[in-house]
Parts: sequence; C-alpha cells; structure tokens
Amino acid sequence: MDQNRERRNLPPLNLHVPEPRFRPGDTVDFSGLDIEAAGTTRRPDETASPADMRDMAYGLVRVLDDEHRAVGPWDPRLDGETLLKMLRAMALTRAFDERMFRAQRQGKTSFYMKCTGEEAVSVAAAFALHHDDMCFPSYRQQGLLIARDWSLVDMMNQIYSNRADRLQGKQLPIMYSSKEASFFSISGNLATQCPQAVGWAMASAAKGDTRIAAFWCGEGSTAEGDFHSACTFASVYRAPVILNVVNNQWAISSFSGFAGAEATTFAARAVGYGIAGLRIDGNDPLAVYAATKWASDRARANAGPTLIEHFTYRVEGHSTSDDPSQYRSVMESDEWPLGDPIKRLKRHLIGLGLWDAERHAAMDLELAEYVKNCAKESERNGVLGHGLHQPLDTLFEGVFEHMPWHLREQRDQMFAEWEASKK
Ligand SMILES: Cc1ncc(C[n+]2csc(CCOP(=O)(O)OP(=O)(O)O)c2C)c(N)n1
Repeated sequence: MDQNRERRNLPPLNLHVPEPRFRPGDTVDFSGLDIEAAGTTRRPDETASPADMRDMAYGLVRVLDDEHRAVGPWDPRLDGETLLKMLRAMALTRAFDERMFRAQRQGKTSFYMKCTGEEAVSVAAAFALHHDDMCFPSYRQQGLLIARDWSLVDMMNQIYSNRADRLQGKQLPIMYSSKEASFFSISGNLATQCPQAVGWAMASAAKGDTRIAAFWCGEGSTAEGDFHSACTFASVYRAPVILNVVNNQWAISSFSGFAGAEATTFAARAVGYGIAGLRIDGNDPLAVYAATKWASDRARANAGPTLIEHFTYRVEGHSTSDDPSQYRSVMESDEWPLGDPIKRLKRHLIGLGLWDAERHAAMDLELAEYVKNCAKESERNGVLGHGLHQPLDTLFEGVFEHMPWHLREQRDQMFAEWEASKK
C-alpha cells in the first residue's frame, strides 16, 4: 500500500507556537483570567492523600478578599505583631531592591535583580518555616535572608564584590550564600537547586532530624530536566520538602506559555508525580504563609512533599540587563488583578485598626534611611571598579579543599607575570 497516496488528503502538520496575549503598545485586559474569590478554596487536612486533593492544583488559595479582610478556611489567624513584622520585612526587601538597583545604575556594581511584586513569596514563607529549615532559593528570594534578619551589609558586600565579601568576589552579584541563615549557595544554572533540596531533605530524614527543606524556582525553570528529577525523588521517597514554583508569568522575555501554562497549571505538575499540589495567590502574604505552614506541617508529619505554585507577577525587568518594554505591554503590571502584596497586607492591617497610612509612610522613610546607612557602611569596604578588593591568590582557593600542585603552579605563574608586568 502506498502510504503517501493514503495521506494525500490530510492537512499538513503544523506546530503551535505560544504567543503572549499582550505585546508592547497593546491595551491589557486581564478579565479573562480565572481568579476565584478569596476564601472559597477548601482546606484539606495536612495529611490528605495527593489523590484526594487534585482539585487544589487547579484552584487558587486566597485569604485576603477585595476589601482586604482575611476570610475562609486558609486564614492563618496570625497575631497583629507577626503581621506587622511581616509587613516590615516585605517593605525592607523592596527598599533594599530600590537602593541596589540604583547602585547598579551608578556603576557601583555590575548587576542586580529585583523581586518587586514577589516579596510575599519569600518573606511570608520564611515566617512559616523554622529558622533552620534549609532554603534552596533562586536569585529572586532575597526576602528569605531579609526575613531571617540576615545582615544587609553582608548582602551588599557580596553585591559589590568588595574586600568584605565572604564569597571573595567569586560570585556574580546577588548569588548569595549563607550557611548560618540556612540559605543555600545560589547557582546561576537554573533549577539545579531543585534536586539538591530534595536530596538535603532526604538526608535530614535519613538522619532522623526534624528539619525540612524547601526550594524556589521560577515557572520557566520548571522546563529544566532537574525539576523532573526533583519531583520524582521527592515523590518516591516522600521527602520532607516543599517545592515552590514562583509563576511570575515571565522567564526573561518568554511568557509562561513556553513553560506549559497554556495547557495546565504548574501546580498540576504535582498530580502526575503523586505529590500534594497547591495553587495559591502569590500576592497574598496570608495565603503564602498558610500554604507554607500547611506544607511544612505535612512534611514534618512524614506525610510527604508539597508542590506550591505561587501565582504572581514579575513587576520589574528580569534584571538590570533587561528592558521589558521591548517584549510586553507596560500596562501589564498596573493591570495585574492580584494587586501588590505589600499594599494588600498594609490595607489588611489598617482594616484591623493596627496600622495607618501615616505610620506606613514613616516606616518607608525609616527603612530607606536604614538601607542607605547599610549601603554606606558596605561601600567603605569598596565598590566595583575601585581597585582590586580581594588578594589575587584567593582566586585559586576553594577550587579543591587542598590546593593541588597544578593550581599552585598557575598561581605562582600569575604572580611572576604580575611582577614582570610592573617592570
Ligand atoms: C540552565 C540555564 N539556562 C538558561 C539560563 C539563562 N537564564 C537565566 S534566568 C532565565 C529565566 C528564568 O525564568 P524563571 O525560571 O521563570 O524565573 P524568573 O527569572 O522569572 O524568576 C534564564 C533563561 C540559566 N541561567 N541557566
């Protein structure tokens, strides 16, 4: 049989190439987004079987309603003091971002990345975790360090690659590492932290410890093979780990459709692996807190991992090297229907009678001043381009635990050439 003849009446095959809804200059209308009202999503027991909570992967856990009241079964009922601390940590994260972005524009550092609009994803999660639970972040969870009261000056020293940089200028700015804050070294290679977090959680369980692990990756990063490995190992061994997917709609200039968002949700990835999945309003600090607490209680009860999709929006450019007006409508961030996480918590606290606009404005001024003073302190240790900040030979340290002969040879050769160049 001639198969070519048989197929001659079939339409030609073609591929679907996703296209974002709005491009530069387009009027943005997000009314088509399916966003359910706050308080309507059910709250399963922390030990529920993944099969009994598949609907959660397609819903949207929300606590703060349009009037900024906390409603529904996911309301974590936090006390006012904790809520105010959370608000402050989110505002401090934003103030830090503002200052460091400007430092890059002033040439004091080569690079910076903001997390504007995503402050709740890291800060509220840090409040729900124990201080020594191990975090495996991407480059957009600086709020974890800030919520854990890590030194801003230390973070800035790293950004400036100066003489007080504990990473000795070896890492790109913002690729922090703090063992003391249980904050795993950030790697430029996307999604590598995912299987590493699962492995850490497995080790914690193997040792009979009570600490859990959590990773954060962007929705774009879920397209990496490492994300699949992480989900498989987490599911098979029921590792005490929280898999956070921060769906901020964009991976540099690629919209979430290129990572699979047109066909399903990112929380629904959990369904295929038999993992508990929660899809939550990532701009709702109370929802982030409640979901993280749920997942950590689940992990600590040996009931298995949880994959949380934080539905949010990347308000600013991808990094200081990016200009988002080249690929998306500038209206998008203003039109984003889930609002701003800091403003939402602020209005919630005002509604509770615990806060007001004047105190908020005063706090913003105080935080900006505090960040400025930290920057001044850090800049005394040097900024980019002001000479060599680290002794040259530190370049060869840490490659191996003990420096092998061939690295010593290269180091000596470098010094010899350096001396010769001065003559
Ligand atoms: C393995 C790998 N591929 C590509 C890159 C280049 N890169 C850096 S950030 C980024 C986009 C990541 O987007 P997403 O995971 O959605 O996180 P977001 O930046 O939105 O927080 C890409 C492609 C990289 N760093 N590593």
